[in-house]
Amino acid sequence: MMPVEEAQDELKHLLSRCERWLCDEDGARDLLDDAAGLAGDAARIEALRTRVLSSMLNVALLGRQSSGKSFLISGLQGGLEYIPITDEDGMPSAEFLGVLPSSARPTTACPCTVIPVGDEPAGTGEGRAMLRARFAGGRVEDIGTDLPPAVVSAYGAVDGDITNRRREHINLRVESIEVLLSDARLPVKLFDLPGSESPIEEHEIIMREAWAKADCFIYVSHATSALTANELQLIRDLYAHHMQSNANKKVLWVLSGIDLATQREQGQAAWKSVLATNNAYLRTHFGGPGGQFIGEGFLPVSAAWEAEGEFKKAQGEDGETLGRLSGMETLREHLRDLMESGAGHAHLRQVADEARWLMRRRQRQLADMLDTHQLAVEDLEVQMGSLRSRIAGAENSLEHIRTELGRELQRRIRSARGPFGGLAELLHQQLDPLIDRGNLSAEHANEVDVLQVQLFSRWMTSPDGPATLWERELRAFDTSARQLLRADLGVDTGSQLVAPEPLDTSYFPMQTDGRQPLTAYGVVQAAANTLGVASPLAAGAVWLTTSLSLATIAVPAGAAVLAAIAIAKVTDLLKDRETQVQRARQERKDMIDEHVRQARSAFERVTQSQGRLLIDAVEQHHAQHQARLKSTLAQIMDRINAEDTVRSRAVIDRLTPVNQTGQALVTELQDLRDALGNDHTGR
Ligand SMILES: Nc1nc2c(ncn2[C@@H]2O[C@H](COP(=O)(O)OP(=O)(O)OP(=O)(O)O)[C@@H](O)[C@H]2O)c(=O)[nH]1
Ligand SMILES: [Mg+2]
Repeated sequence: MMPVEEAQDELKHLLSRCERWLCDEDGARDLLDDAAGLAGDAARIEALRTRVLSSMLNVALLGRQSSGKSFLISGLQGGLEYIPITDEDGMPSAEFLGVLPSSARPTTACPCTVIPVGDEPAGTGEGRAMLRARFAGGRVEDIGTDLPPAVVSAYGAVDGDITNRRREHINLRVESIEVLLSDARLPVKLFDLPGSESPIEEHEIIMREAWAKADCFIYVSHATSALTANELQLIRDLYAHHMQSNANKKVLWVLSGIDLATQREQGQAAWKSVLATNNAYLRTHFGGPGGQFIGEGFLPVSAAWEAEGEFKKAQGEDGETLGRLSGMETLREHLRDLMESGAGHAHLRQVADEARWLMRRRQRQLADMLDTHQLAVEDLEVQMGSLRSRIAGAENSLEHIRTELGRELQRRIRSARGPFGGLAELLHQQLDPLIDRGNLSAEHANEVDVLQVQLFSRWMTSPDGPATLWERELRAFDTSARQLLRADLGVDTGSQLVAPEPLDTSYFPMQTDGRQPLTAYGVVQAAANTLGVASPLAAGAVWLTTSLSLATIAVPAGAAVLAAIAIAKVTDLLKDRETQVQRARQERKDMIDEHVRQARSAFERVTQSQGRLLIDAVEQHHAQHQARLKSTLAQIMDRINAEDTVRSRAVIDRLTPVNQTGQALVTELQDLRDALGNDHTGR
């Protein structure tokens, strides 16, 4: 595959040319009656160019409160400043100023995304970091650029003083914030999520979305204390998510704040013992087959050291050593590797697909127009008659196609979900003995959960598993849809006006705008994005399990789960241990049945949504074809009324070169897209 940076560069230039073409460099706009639409397309291409510069990788940060997530994000993007101060007692000290608020108390109040915007200024001014807030109810506002920390905190931190907000925002609830950062050190979008304890419902939706969108995770744990059972639940959710995304999203484990744990204990720096303990902890609880989840284990870093090193360098002192010891560049290298190994290509592919879709739509319009003007005067009447009957025919057939596909979809879903009948039994067989072997302490409960996740994932994707079956059904469904369209609209004979095009599902012009709650429909799209499958229709099982894990296990919404955990805690306290343990075990076994029910209905939801997407794509394709027929008919009528061959000649002369450039751009986008590999490679 083409190296990611080279592809990025090429795509960037190609998009600039597309933008110029759409901005009507050659002055053919007066021939199209959709100037506003053209400008809109040009703006979308510009937005795509920003995306090429920025979000090559989506990374979600997880960890307990005050583990150092926000601090690390500021550091990773070069947005952490070291400021030496002497406090009132004369004690030399230092303060760190980050693009995100961080403090020793619970800080991050709502999900926050840090988005690089290339080397252009972040806001309207010259500033580097622009704060944007999204309020409950969907209102989005740009707050300002390079704001004082107190103002950023007023919007995004638990302990922020809301009187530092703009007056009209004081009584609004902030749902999430975005920081648009120019000159970021990595073209990576970072999701800072509040601790998993966050009780606000809207947050949970945003968090789910962030999990779904993430290409990988950074799990942050503070170097001053080792992992404990308190974190088991979050890590287990992460494990479930990892296992059930077939692409096995990578988790980078980060031990943050090593500068705060340098005192020697048992012959080595304290953070080294914590590191060893943490790695052992992960191996004990999640060290199952493969070991991909743990990877290389914890990476020691100190964003503080790096910032201090930078400060020293600016003072002309030696800052290299601190910079190296900080481990920050090693962490960045890992992220860059992930970009190189597929995620970056996948993002570029999506951008290229969307751009090609937009360009093709415009260019086809020009080509249709050219064809119309090239018709000989004596052919006009015949073509008019033929177009009229094609329009009438297509109008009648749409309803038929819709019904056919709807029926077929239900049949295919039924067939794919067949195996669910046997799932409960399979799980009980393997899990019940394990449940009976312990008292459902946090560790034991975790062991049961981990095995359940392993069994479920393996079962889903086994040769007879629902994910595999669905993948097959979906492919067949796609074939049927294409056949129906072909039978209805005909095929390209090479000589017909408004030649029918094959259904293009590489890009689907219906993205959630992030404001609606993540419905199953949205999950389908988000999960497809995650895996770099440019279109939710392009792959089945690969992402299907991801969506399922979201719906069921990764974010355990079921009260049953919480109840079981509560019971496990109570169990320890009660004297009458035996019967309590029995009851807890029974509850856990019942939970299996509940999980099976949830998984089955999630499967149903996701497959319905995915099937609907395909039907929508067919309808949209149909509508577009119809629009082309109608606009061509209108142009023919114009010509019949005017019969001005001189004008047609002029139109042909002007449009031909513009159309050729457009065609060339579409081809180049396609070639670049092909050079970026297939949906499934590179992961
Ligand atoms: N010296 C030093 N302090 C750090 C480092 N990482 C984090 N801290 C401090 O640890 C505290 C917690 O960091 P935050 O970034 O707020 O932690 P968080 O995980 O975002 O916490 P919440 O937002 O509350 O979930 C802050 O006081 C940071 O200054 C580090 O590498 N070195
Ligand atoms: Mg934070």
